[in-house]
Amino acid sequence: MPAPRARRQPVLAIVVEDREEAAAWTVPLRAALPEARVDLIENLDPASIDYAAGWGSVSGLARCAKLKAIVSIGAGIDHILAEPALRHLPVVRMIDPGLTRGMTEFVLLQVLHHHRRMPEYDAQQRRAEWRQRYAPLAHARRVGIMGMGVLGRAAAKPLVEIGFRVAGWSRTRRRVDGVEGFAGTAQLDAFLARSDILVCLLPLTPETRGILNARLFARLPKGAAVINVARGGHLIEADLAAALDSGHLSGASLDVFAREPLPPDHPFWRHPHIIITPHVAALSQYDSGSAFIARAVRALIAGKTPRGLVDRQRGY
Ligand code: NDP
Ligand code: OXD
Repeated sequence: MPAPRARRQPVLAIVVEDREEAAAWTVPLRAALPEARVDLIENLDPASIDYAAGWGSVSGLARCAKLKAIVSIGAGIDHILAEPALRHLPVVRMIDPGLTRGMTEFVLLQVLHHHRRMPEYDAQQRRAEWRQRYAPLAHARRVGIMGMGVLGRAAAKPLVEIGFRVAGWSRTRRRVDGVEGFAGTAQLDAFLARSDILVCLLPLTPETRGILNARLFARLPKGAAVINVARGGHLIEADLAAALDSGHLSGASLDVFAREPLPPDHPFWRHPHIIITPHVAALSQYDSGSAFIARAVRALIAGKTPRGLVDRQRGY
Protein backbone atom coordinates (compact mmCIF):
# COMPACT_ATOMS: atom_id res chain seq x y z
CA MET A 1 0.00 0.00 0.00
CA PRO A 2 1.52 3.40 -0.98
CA ALA A 3 2.41 5.70 1.92
CA PRO A 4 -0.11 8.56 2.31
CA ARG A 5 1.15 11.72 0.61
CA ALA A 6 2.41 14.29 3.15
CA ARG A 7 0.19 17.40 3.22
CA ARG A 8 1.89 20.38 1.59
CA GLN A 9 2.98 23.03 4.08
CA PRO A 10 0.97 26.24 3.51
CA VAL A 11 3.07 29.24 2.50
CA LEU A 12 2.49 32.74 3.94
CA ALA A 13 4.29 35.67 2.31
CA ILE A 14 5.03 38.87 4.22
CA VAL A 15 4.51 41.89 1.97
CA VAL A 16 5.76 45.04 3.69
CA GLU A 17 7.81 47.64 1.80
CA ASP A 18 9.89 48.89 4.73
CA ARG A 19 12.75 46.40 5.20
CA GLU A 20 13.03 46.77 8.99
CA GLU A 21 9.30 46.56 9.44
CA ALA A 22 9.07 43.46 7.23
CA ALA A 23 11.84 41.76 9.22
CA ALA A 24 10.13 42.65 12.49
CA TRP A 25 7.01 40.71 11.44
CA THR A 26 8.94 37.58 10.48
CA VAL A 27 9.82 36.25 13.93
CA PRO A 28 6.42 36.68 15.65
CA LEU A 29 4.56 35.41 12.57
CA ARG A 30 6.72 32.29 12.38
CA ALA A 31 6.13 31.69 16.07
CA ALA A 32 2.38 32.21 15.74
CA LEU A 33 2.02 29.95 12.67
CA PRO A 34 4.63 27.16 13.04
CA GLU A 35 2.74 24.82 10.70
CA ALA A 36 3.32 27.17 7.74
CA ARG A 37 6.33 28.37 5.83
CA VAL A 38 6.45 32.09 6.61
CA ASP A 39 8.90 34.33 4.75
CA LEU A 40 9.36 37.69 3.05
CA ILE A 41 7.80 37.66 -0.40
CA GLU A 42 11.17 38.17 -2.12
CA ASN A 43 12.47 34.91 -0.61
CA LEU A 44 9.57 32.87 -1.98
CA ASP A 45 8.67 31.40 -5.35
CA PRO A 46 5.53 33.41 -6.32
CA ALA A 47 3.89 30.20 -7.54
CA SER A 48 4.18 28.65 -4.06
CA ILE A 49 2.41 31.43 -2.11
CA ASP A 50 -0.97 30.54 -0.61
CA TYR A 51 -1.61 33.51 1.69
CA ALA A 52 -0.14 36.97 2.13
CA ALA A 53 0.07 39.25 5.15
CA GLY A 54 0.52 42.74 3.75
CA TRP A 55 0.79 46.43 4.52
CA GLY A 56 1.31 49.17 1.95
CA SER A 57 1.42 48.30 -1.73
CA VAL A 58 0.34 44.74 -2.46
CA SER A 59 0.23 45.03 -6.26
CA GLY A 60 3.15 42.55 -6.54
CA LEU A 61 0.79 39.81 -5.37
CA ALA A 62 -0.89 39.82 -8.79
CA ARG A 63 1.79 37.41 -10.04
CA CYS A 64 1.06 34.81 -7.31
CA ALA A 65 -1.21 32.51 -9.28
CA LYS A 66 -2.19 30.28 -6.33
CA LEU A 67 -2.81 33.07 -3.81
CA LYS A 68 -5.97 32.30 -1.86
CA ALA A 69 -6.42 35.32 0.41
CA ILE A 70 -4.77 38.48 1.75
CA VAL A 71 -4.70 39.31 5.45
CA SER A 72 -4.10 43.01 5.94
CA ILE A 73 -1.55 44.02 8.55
CA GLY A 74 -3.58 47.24 8.94
CA ALA A 75 -7.24 47.79 9.82
CA GLY A 76 -7.84 49.88 6.69
CA ILE A 77 -8.03 47.88 3.45
CA ASP A 78 -9.16 50.49 0.90
CA HIS A 79 -5.81 50.27 -0.96
CA ILE A 80 -6.09 46.47 -1.24
CA LEU A 81 -9.67 46.58 -2.50
CA ALA A 82 -8.56 49.15 -5.08
CA GLU A 83 -6.13 46.70 -6.77
CA PRO A 84 -7.89 45.53 -9.95
CA ALA A 85 -5.75 42.38 -10.29
CA LEU A 86 -6.66 41.21 -6.77
CA ARG A 87 -10.44 41.71 -7.01
CA HIS A 88 -11.14 37.95 -6.94
CA LEU A 89 -9.44 37.40 -3.56
CA PRO A 90 -10.89 37.39 -0.05
CA VAL A 91 -9.39 40.15 2.13
CA VAL A 92 -9.25 40.02 5.92
CA ARG A 93 -8.68 43.27 7.81
CA MET A 94 -6.64 43.45 11.00
CA ILE A 95 -8.56 43.38 14.28
CA ASP A 96 -5.79 43.61 16.83
CA PRO A 97 -6.37 44.53 20.48
CA GLY A 98 -2.99 46.27 20.46
CA LEU A 99 -3.91 48.44 17.48
CA THR A 100 -7.31 49.18 19.01
CA ARG A 101 -5.72 50.22 22.31
CA GLY A 102 -3.29 52.46 20.43
CA MET A 103 -6.14 54.19 18.59
CA THR A 104 -8.04 54.69 21.84
CA GLU A 105 -4.99 56.35 23.40
CA PHE A 106 -4.46 58.58 20.37
CA VAL A 107 -8.09 59.72 20.10
CA LEU A 108 -8.14 60.47 23.82
CA LEU A 109 -4.91 62.48 23.46
CA GLN A 110 -6.26 64.57 20.58
CA VAL A 111 -9.71 65.12 22.08
CA LEU A 112 -8.18 66.31 25.36
CA HIS A 113 -5.72 68.47 23.42
CA HIS A 114 -8.54 70.42 21.78
CA HIS A 115 -10.82 70.27 24.82
CA ARG A 116 -8.15 71.85 27.06
CA ARG A 117 -7.25 74.44 24.37
CA MET A 118 -3.68 73.21 24.02
CA PRO A 119 -3.31 74.54 20.42
CA GLU A 120 -3.82 78.04 21.84
CA TYR A 121 -1.31 77.47 24.67
CA ASP A 122 1.23 76.10 22.16
CA ALA A 123 0.87 79.32 20.16
CA GLN A 124 1.09 81.42 23.33
CA GLN A 125 4.27 79.64 24.37
CA ARG A 126 5.90 80.51 21.03
CA ARG A 127 5.08 84.17 21.81
CA ALA A 128 6.11 83.85 25.50
CA GLU A 129 2.58 84.99 26.34
CA TRP A 130 1.08 84.21 29.78
CA ARG A 131 -2.70 84.17 29.40
CA GLN A 132 -5.20 81.93 31.17
CA ARG A 133 -8.19 80.80 29.10
CA TYR A 134 -11.48 79.41 30.36
CA ALA A 135 -12.13 75.75 29.53
CA PRO A 136 -15.36 73.94 30.43
CA LEU A 137 -15.21 70.50 32.01
CA ALA A 138 -15.70 67.42 29.86
CA HIS A 139 -19.40 67.10 30.71
CA ALA A 140 -20.01 70.37 28.87
CA ARG A 141 -18.20 69.21 25.71
CA ARG A 142 -19.84 67.10 22.99
CA VAL A 143 -17.68 64.64 21.10
CA GLY A 144 -18.97 63.00 17.91
CA ILE A 145 -17.38 59.87 16.49
CA MET A 146 -17.99 59.08 12.81
CA GLY A 147 -17.64 55.30 12.45
CA MET A 148 -18.70 53.15 15.39
CA GLY A 149 -16.84 50.02 14.37
CA VAL A 150 -14.11 48.25 16.30
CA LEU A 151 -12.04 51.42 16.74
CA GLY A 152 -14.83 53.97 17.17
CA ARG A 153 -16.58 51.95 19.87
CA ALA A 154 -13.33 51.38 21.77
CA ALA A 155 -12.38 55.07 21.61
CA ALA A 156 -15.82 56.10 22.87
CA LYS A 157 -15.46 54.23 26.17
CA PRO A 158 -12.80 56.31 27.99
CA LEU A 159 -14.33 59.51 26.61
CA VAL A 160 -17.63 58.56 28.26
CA GLU A 161 -15.79 57.63 31.46
CA ILE A 162 -14.08 61.03 31.60
CA GLY A 163 -17.49 62.64 31.28
CA PHE A 164 -17.68 63.84 27.67
CA ARG A 165 -21.11 63.80 26.02
CA VAL A 166 -20.35 61.28 23.29
CA ALA A 167 -22.36 60.45 20.18
CA GLY A 168 -21.57 57.95 17.44
CA TRP A 169 -22.61 57.91 13.79
CA SER A 170 -22.56 54.75 11.71
CA ARG A 171 -24.31 53.16 8.76
CA THR A 172 -26.51 51.02 11.03
CA ARG A 173 -27.42 52.09 14.57
CA ARG A 174 -24.94 50.86 17.19
CA ARG A 175 -25.82 50.60 20.85
CA VAL A 176 -22.91 51.55 23.10
CA ASP A 177 -23.35 52.34 26.80
CA GLY A 178 -23.40 56.07 27.44
CA VAL A 179 -23.19 56.95 23.73
CA GLU A 180 -26.00 58.60 21.80
CA GLY A 181 -26.46 56.68 18.55
CA PHE A 182 -27.06 58.24 15.13
CA ALA A 183 -27.27 56.30 11.87
CA GLY A 184 -27.33 56.91 8.15
CA THR A 185 -27.38 60.05 6.03
CA ALA A 186 -30.80 61.03 7.42
CA GLN A 187 -29.29 61.59 10.89
CA LEU A 188 -25.92 62.99 9.88
CA ASP A 189 -26.85 66.67 10.21
CA ALA A 190 -28.35 66.19 13.70
CA PHE A 191 -25.21 64.33 14.75
CA LEU A 192 -22.94 67.09 13.40
CA ALA A 193 -24.95 69.90 14.99
CA ARG A 194 -24.17 68.46 18.45
CA SER A 195 -20.46 67.68 17.87
CA ASP A 196 -17.97 70.20 19.33
CA ILE A 197 -15.11 67.81 18.64
CA LEU A 198 -15.54 65.53 15.62
CA VAL A 199 -13.48 62.34 15.27
CA CYS A 200 -13.41 60.54 11.91
CA LEU A 201 -12.94 56.78 12.21
CA LEU A 202 -14.72 55.70 9.05
CA PRO A 203 -13.35 53.26 6.50
CA LEU A 204 -12.60 54.83 3.11
CA THR A 205 -15.32 53.70 0.69
CA PRO A 206 -17.05 55.29 -2.31
CA GLU A 207 -19.71 56.60 0.15
CA THR A 208 -17.27 58.12 2.64
CA ARG A 209 -14.61 59.53 0.26
CA GLY A 210 -14.56 63.32 0.62
CA ILE A 211 -17.11 63.27 3.47
CA LEU A 212 -15.11 65.82 5.50
CA ASN A 213 -16.06 68.70 3.23
CA ALA A 214 -17.39 72.27 3.33
CA ARG A 215 -20.99 71.13 3.69
CA LEU A 216 -20.15 68.95 6.68
CA PHE A 217 -17.96 71.59 8.35
CA ALA A 218 -20.75 74.17 7.98
CA ARG A 219 -23.04 71.90 9.99
CA LEU A 220 -20.67 71.68 12.97
CA PRO A 221 -21.08 74.24 15.76
CA LYS A 222 -18.87 77.34 15.45
CA GLY A 223 -15.50 76.70 17.10
CA ALA A 224 -15.62 72.92 16.56
CA ALA A 225 -12.42 70.90 16.13
CA VAL A 226 -11.93 68.04 13.67
CA ILE A 227 -9.74 64.98 14.24
CA ASN A 228 -9.09 62.76 11.20
CA VAL A 229 -7.47 59.47 12.10
CA ALA A 230 -9.12 57.44 9.34
CA ARG A 231 -7.88 58.09 5.79
CA GLY A 232 -6.68 61.18 3.93
CA GLY A 233 -9.25 60.47 1.21
CA HIS A 234 -12.04 61.41 3.62
CA LEU A 235 -10.91 65.03 3.71
CA ILE A 236 -11.27 67.80 1.14
CA GLU A 237 -8.16 69.71 2.19
CA ALA A 238 -9.12 73.07 0.65
CA ASP A 239 -12.48 72.97 2.47
CA LEU A 240 -10.75 72.37 5.80
CA ALA A 241 -8.32 75.23 5.21
CA ALA A 242 -11.23 77.55 4.34
CA ALA A 243 -13.24 76.52 7.44
CA LEU A 244 -10.20 77.11 9.69
CA ASP A 245 -9.23 80.39 8.04
CA SER A 246 -12.78 81.76 8.36
CA GLY A 247 -12.73 80.93 12.09
CA HIS A 248 -15.69 78.55 11.81
CA LEU A 249 -13.47 75.66 12.94
CA SER A 250 -11.00 76.20 15.79
CA GLY A 251 -8.50 73.49 14.89
CA ALA A 252 -7.78 70.13 13.36
CA SER A 253 -5.62 67.12 14.13
CA LEU A 254 -4.65 65.18 11.03
CA ASP A 255 -2.87 61.83 11.15
CA VAL A 256 -3.64 60.71 7.60
CA PHE A 257 -3.31 62.44 4.24
CA ALA A 258 -4.29 62.01 0.61
CA ARG A 259 -0.56 61.94 -0.15
CA GLU A 260 1.75 60.24 2.34
CA PRO A 261 4.40 61.22 3.28
CA LEU A 262 2.93 64.72 3.32
CA PRO A 263 5.18 66.71 0.94
CA PRO A 264 7.48 69.21 2.74
CA ASP A 265 5.95 72.14 0.83
CA HIS A 266 2.38 71.26 1.80
CA PRO A 267 0.75 74.32 3.46
CA PHE A 268 -0.73 72.19 6.26
CA TRP A 269 2.75 71.78 7.81
CA ARG A 270 2.78 75.48 8.59
CA HIS A 271 -0.93 76.06 9.25
CA PRO A 272 -1.30 77.58 12.74
CA HIS A 273 -4.45 75.58 13.55
CA ILE A 274 -3.46 72.14 12.25
CA ILE A 275 -1.65 69.46 14.26
CA ILE A 276 0.09 66.91 12.04
CA THR A 277 1.25 63.40 12.91
CA PRO A 278 2.74 60.98 10.35
CA HIS A 279 0.06 58.23 10.25
CA VAL A 280 0.90 56.87 13.67
CA ALA A 281 -2.46 56.97 15.47
CA ALA A 282 -2.50 53.19 15.80
CA LEU A 283 0.03 50.65 14.70
CA SER A 284 -0.53 46.91 14.55
CA GLN A 285 1.45 45.28 17.33
CA TYR A 286 3.80 42.48 16.27
CA ASP A 287 2.73 39.83 18.79
CA SER A 288 -1.02 40.38 19.00
CA GLY A 289 -1.17 41.20 15.27
CA SER A 290 0.67 37.98 14.41
CA ALA A 291 -1.74 35.99 16.58
CA PHE A 292 -4.64 37.55 14.64
CA ILE A 293 -3.04 36.73 11.27
CA ALA A 294 -2.38 33.14 12.36
CA ARG A 295 -6.03 32.70 13.44
CA ALA A 296 -7.22 34.15 10.13
CA VAL A 297 -4.97 31.86 8.05
CA ARG A 298 -6.05 28.80 10.04
CA ALA A 299 -9.72 29.70 9.56
CA LEU A 300 -9.17 30.14 5.81
CA ILE A 301 -7.38 26.79 5.57
CA ALA A 302 -10.25 25.15 7.44
CA GLY A 303 -12.77 26.74 5.07
CA LYS A 304 -14.28 28.85 7.87
CA THR A 305 -15.08 32.56 7.80
CA PRO A 306 -12.26 34.44 9.54
CA ARG A 307 -13.02 37.36 11.84
CA GLY A 308 -12.47 40.57 9.90
CA LEU A 309 -13.41 39.16 6.48
CA VAL A 310 -14.11 42.21 4.32
CA ASP A 311 -17.43 42.61 2.54
CA ARG A 312 -16.29 43.86 -0.87
CA GLN A 313 -19.81 45.04 -1.68
CA ARG A 314 -19.85 47.41 1.33
CA GLY A 315 -16.17 48.27 0.89
CA TYR A 316 -15.16 47.51 4.48
P1 NDP B 1 -14.84 48.94 11.18
O1 NDP B 1 -15.10 48.30 9.86
O2 NDP B 1 -14.87 48.09 12.40
O3 NDP B 1 -15.92 50.10 11.43
C1 NDP B 1 -16.33 50.96 10.43
C2 NDP B 1 -17.46 51.84 10.96
O4 NDP B 1 -17.78 52.83 9.98
C3 NDP B 1 -18.75 51.05 11.23
O5 NDP B 1 -19.40 51.55 12.38
C4 NDP B 1 -19.59 51.36 9.99
O6 NDP B 1 -20.99 51.31 10.20
C5 NDP B 1 -19.18 52.79 9.72
N1 NDP B 1 -19.45 53.14 8.33
C6 NDP B 1 -18.95 52.59 7.21
N2 NDP B 1 -19.47 53.19 6.12
C7 NDP B 1 -20.32 54.13 6.58
C8 NDP B 1 -21.17 55.08 5.94
N3 NDP B 1 -21.27 55.16 4.61
N4 NDP B 1 -21.91 55.91 6.73
C9 NDP B 1 -21.85 55.81 8.07
N5 NDP B 1 -21.05 54.93 8.74
C10 NDP B 1 -20.31 54.11 7.99
O7 NDP B 1 -13.47 49.72 11.04
P2 NDP B 1 -12.38 50.01 12.18
O8 NDP B 1 -13.06 50.68 13.31
O9 NDP B 1 -11.59 48.81 12.46
O10 NDP B 1 -11.41 51.03 11.40
C11 NDP B 1 -11.88 52.26 10.88
C12 NDP B 1 -10.82 52.90 10.00
O11 NDP B 1 -9.78 53.46 10.79
C13 NDP B 1 -10.05 51.96 9.06
O12 NDP B 1 -10.81 51.66 7.92
C14 NDP B 1 -8.82 52.76 8.74
O13 NDP B 1 -9.02 53.53 7.58
C15 NDP B 1 -8.64 53.68 9.94
N6 NDP B 1 -7.42 53.37 10.70
C16 NDP B 1 -6.46 54.33 10.83
C17 NDP B 1 -5.31 54.08 11.55
C18 NDP B 1 -4.28 55.13 11.76
O14 NDP B 1 -3.21 54.83 12.27
N7 NDP B 1 -4.53 56.37 11.43
C19 NDP B 1 -5.08 52.78 12.17
C20 NDP B 1 -6.15 51.85 11.98
C21 NDP B 1 -7.27 52.13 11.27
P3 NDP B 1 -21.73 49.94 10.66
O15 NDP B 1 -21.35 49.80 12.11
O16 NDP B 1 -23.15 50.22 10.47
O17 NDP B 1 -21.18 48.85 9.79
C1 OXD C 1 -4.37 50.86 9.54
C2 OXD C 1 -3.53 52.01 9.56
O1 OXD C 1 -5.28 50.82 8.73
O2 OXD C 1 -2.45 51.96 10.17
O3 OXD C 1 -4.16 49.95 10.36
O4 OXD C 1 -3.88 53.05 9.00
